[in-house]
Amino acid sequence: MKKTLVLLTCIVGTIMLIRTQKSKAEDGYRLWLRYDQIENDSLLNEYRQLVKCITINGESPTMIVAREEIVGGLSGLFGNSVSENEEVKEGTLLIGTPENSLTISSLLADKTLEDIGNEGFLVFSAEVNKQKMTVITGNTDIGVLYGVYHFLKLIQTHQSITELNISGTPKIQHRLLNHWDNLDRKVERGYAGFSLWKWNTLPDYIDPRYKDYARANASVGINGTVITNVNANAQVLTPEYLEKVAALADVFRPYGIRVYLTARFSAPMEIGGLQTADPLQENVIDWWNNKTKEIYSYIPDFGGFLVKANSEGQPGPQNYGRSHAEGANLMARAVKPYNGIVMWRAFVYSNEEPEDRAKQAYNEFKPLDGKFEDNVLIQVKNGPIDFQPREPFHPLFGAMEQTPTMMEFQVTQEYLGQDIHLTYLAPLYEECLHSDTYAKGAGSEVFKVINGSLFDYSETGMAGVSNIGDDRNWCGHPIAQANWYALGQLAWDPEAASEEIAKGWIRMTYSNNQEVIDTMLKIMMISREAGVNYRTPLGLHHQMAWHHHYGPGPWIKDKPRADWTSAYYNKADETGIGFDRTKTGSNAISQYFSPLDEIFGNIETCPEELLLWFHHVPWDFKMKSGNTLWEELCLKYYKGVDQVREMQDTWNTLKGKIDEERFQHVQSLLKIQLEDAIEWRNACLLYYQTFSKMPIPEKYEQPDKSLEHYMKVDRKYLPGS
Ligand code: GCW
Repeated sequence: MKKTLVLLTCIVGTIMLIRTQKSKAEDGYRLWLRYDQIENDSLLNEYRQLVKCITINGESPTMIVAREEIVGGLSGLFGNSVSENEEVKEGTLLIGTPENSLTISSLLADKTLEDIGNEGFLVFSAEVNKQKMTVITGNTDIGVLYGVYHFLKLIQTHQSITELNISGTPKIQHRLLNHWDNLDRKVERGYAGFSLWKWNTLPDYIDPRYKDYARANASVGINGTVITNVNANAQVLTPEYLEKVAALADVFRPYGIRVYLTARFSAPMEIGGLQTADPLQENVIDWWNNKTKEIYSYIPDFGGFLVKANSEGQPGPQNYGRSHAEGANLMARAVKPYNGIVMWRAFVYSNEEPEDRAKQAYNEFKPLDGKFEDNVLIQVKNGPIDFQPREPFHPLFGAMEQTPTMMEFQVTQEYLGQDIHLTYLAPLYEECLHSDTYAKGAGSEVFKVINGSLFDYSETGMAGVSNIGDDRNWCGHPIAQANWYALGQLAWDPEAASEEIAKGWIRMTYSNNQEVIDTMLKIMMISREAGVNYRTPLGLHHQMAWHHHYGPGPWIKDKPRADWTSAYYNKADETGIGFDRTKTGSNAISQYFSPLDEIFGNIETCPEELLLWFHHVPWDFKMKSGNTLWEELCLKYYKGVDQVREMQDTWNTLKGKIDEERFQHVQSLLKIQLEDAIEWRNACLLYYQTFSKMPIPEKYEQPDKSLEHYMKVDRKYLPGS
C-alpha cells in the first residue's frame, strides 16, 4: 500500500513538475501557486538541506491533496522531485495530525493544539534523535492542508525555514466567495468571462479547473463558496441541478470548501407549485424543510443559504407582510438540524421609501436585533450605499449586539474600473475593517464586530463578491488576482495589513526581486486612492453611468428610480454640492455611535475624504488646505489622473524585470485607464462647473472636450450588466 503510494506520489510529482515547466508562458493561470524553481542557488541549497524528503501520514481525501500539493510544490520550487519516506530522518518534512503520527504526537509534548481549533495549523522545527526536521500539523486534516500551503508560501517568498515556530488560526469562521453567477453562465457584474460552472456538462464532466479553483481558495483560507447569484433562480434547487451542485461539492470538499446556494424566496411557488411563499404558512414551512432535507441528501455538508430578499425586485417575506426575521428564520430552522447557516443580506432599500437610501437598511434591521435564529448571519455590505470607491463603514456594524453581522466586500470591481483599471482593493477593505464604530466606546473597530469578539457572536463570517470567470487568468486584469487573494487573507485575519498582503502576493505571483516588489507595491498601494480621486473624491458617490457603472455619469437624473441616479447623491446646485446627512438633512449621522455622529455631523470635524457624503458644502467653503471646495475638488480630480500617470511610469520600469506577457498586458490596460481617468475627471468637473460657475485653475491642463461630448459617450455591450 505504502509503496504504491510512494510510486503514485512520484508520478504525480513528475507530472506536476512537467506541467510547471511547460507552462512557462506567464498567462496568469497559475495565480500565486506558480512553484517555479528558486533561482537563488544558495537559498535553494539551504532549503534542499532542510527538506530532503517528506513523510505524510493520513490517507483521507484531504491528505491526498495535501500530499499532491507539497510534493508538486516542492518539486517545482526545488527543481528536483522530492521523495516520500516512511522513516523519519534528518531533513524530513513530517506532515500529519497527532492521531495519525506517533512521532508528531510525541513532538507535541510541550505544545498545545487546543488553541488552534479545527482549522488551525502549527509549523515548527524539531529534533528527533539529533535529526533535524520540520513538522506541519493541526487538529484536523484541513488544518494540516492550511499548514502545507503556509509552508510552501514561506519557501515561495524566500523566508527562512531554519527555526520555525508558527501557528495559524483563522479569526473568522465562514470565509466565503459569493459568485453572482447565473445558470446561463453569465456573471452579474462579472468581467472575467463566463461562469466557471459548466452546468450543461455537469455532473458528468468535471472540468479540471474546478480543482484548481479549490486549490487557489484553500491556499488563501477560503472555506466556502456560494456558487449562484443573489438575484436568484429557483431552478438550482431542483434535483436536476442539485446533482450538478453535488458534483462540484465533491471536488471542493477535500479542500475544506463547503458549497452554499442562494435561495429564491418564491421558490415554493416557482418550483414547488404552492400558491404562496408566506413564511408563516404551514405548507411553505414544510416545503422548505423537505427541500432542505433533499439538498442534504445530495450534499451532506451543504453550508446553507444566502438570501437577497425584498431588494431590487427580489421577492421576500415583506410580500406577505412578514419581517426579514420571519423570512430568515424559516430557512434557518430548516437547515439547523444539519448545521447549516443562513446569510441574510442587509442590502435592502426601496425607491418608494422617501427615506435617504443610506439609512434604510439600518432602519429595517436594527429593530430586529435579537429576533433571528442563532444560525442566521446578517450579511452587510461594507458601506451603506453600494460598494462605492469610498464609503464610510455601514452603521449596522456595531448596532447588532445579538445578531451576528458578517462582512460583504466586493472583489469584482463594479465601480472601480471592472477588468480594465488596476485597483488593489485591500486598502479599501482595511480602511473599513479598522474604522472605529464606538459601539462599546473607543476601540470597537469593525474587525472586532465581525470576528465576533466585540459582542461574542455565535457565528462569524466574511464574504467577497467574486471577480472570477473563465478568462485564462481567472480575473481579467492580471493584478485583480490580488483582490481575490487579499479577500482570503483578510477573512482569515481581518487585522492583516494590506501592504503585507500585497508583498506576499507579489512575491508569489511575480518575483522575489526587491526592485520588482517595491515597484509593484508602490503602484498597488496608490491605486485605490487614485481611483477615488479621479471618480468621486471628497465623499462624492454614485456618479457613474447608467446601467454598466463603468464610466462617469454625474448628470444622470429623471430616471424611473431616483435612488439610481447621480443627482440624488451629488445634490449639486448653485449653493454647493454634497448630500446633507446631518440633523438639518437626512440625519443619517444619527445611526452612528457618539462621538462619530458629532464628528461626521460637524462640517469642521468631518474627515474631508467623507465631507460630501455627509454635508452639502458651499462651493467657496474653506478647506483645511486653504483652498475653496471647488479648488480642492479640481485638485483631487487632477491628482487622480496624475497618479495614473505615475502608475504608468512606474510600471514601465518593470520592463525586462518581469515576464513580457503580463508586463505588456498591464501596460496596455494602464493606457486605457489613463484615458478613462481623464474622461472621469473632465466629465465630472465640467458638469459640476455648470453649478459652481468657477474656472478650473489655469495651472491645470484644460479639458479638451466639451461636457456635451462626454454626455454623449455611449458604451455598448459592456460585460456584467
Ligand atoms: O451593486 C449592485 C449591483 C447589482 C447587484 C446588487 C446586489 C446582484 O449593481 O448588480 O445585484 O448590487 O448587491 O444585490
